[in-house]
Amino acid sequence: MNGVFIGLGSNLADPIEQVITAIEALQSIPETKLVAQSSLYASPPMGPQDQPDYINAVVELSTELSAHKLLDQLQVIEQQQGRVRLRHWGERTLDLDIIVYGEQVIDDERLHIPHKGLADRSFVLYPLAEIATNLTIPKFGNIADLVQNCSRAGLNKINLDLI
Ligand code: ROI
Repeated sequence: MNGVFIGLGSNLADPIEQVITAIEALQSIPETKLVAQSSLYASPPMGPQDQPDYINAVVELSTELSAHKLLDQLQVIEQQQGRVRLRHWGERTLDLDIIVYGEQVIDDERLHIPHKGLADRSFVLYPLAEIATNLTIPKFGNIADLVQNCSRAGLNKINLDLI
């Protein structure tokens, strides 16, 4: 099963480290392989502005797990990394979201796939475009058009060599 994309985000407790550690942890999920990973990006918060900037990235997985089983695994990793979420749309230690799961469209109490807020989120679209240039996303269309219609303002690729 190909074309599973996970968005990573953190703005607490050393966010760069959180994201790097999470990408490592994703590689230990059963029946799952890491196919590609984007650069890390710094982005201003969407939501309340009195919170730190985020670090974001997107990875592609290939997995035999269903979307719901994969979500279970992502939630384990969030918990392992001491996930705290202080308020709605507020700061968090680690967010792992299934952005796209192949051609599937899922809307239930646990999952909305493709991720509902996709089209407005530069911190998802630009890293996604970096690793999936020709992706077509169910309900949304192709990644190139999405990126064209979403401002990149404030989004900065991180050069890990400088850190
Ligand atoms: N803002 C940015 N920049 N990056 C995120 O990952 C992120 N995640 C969220 C909210 C609170 C919507 N804002 C964000 O969940």
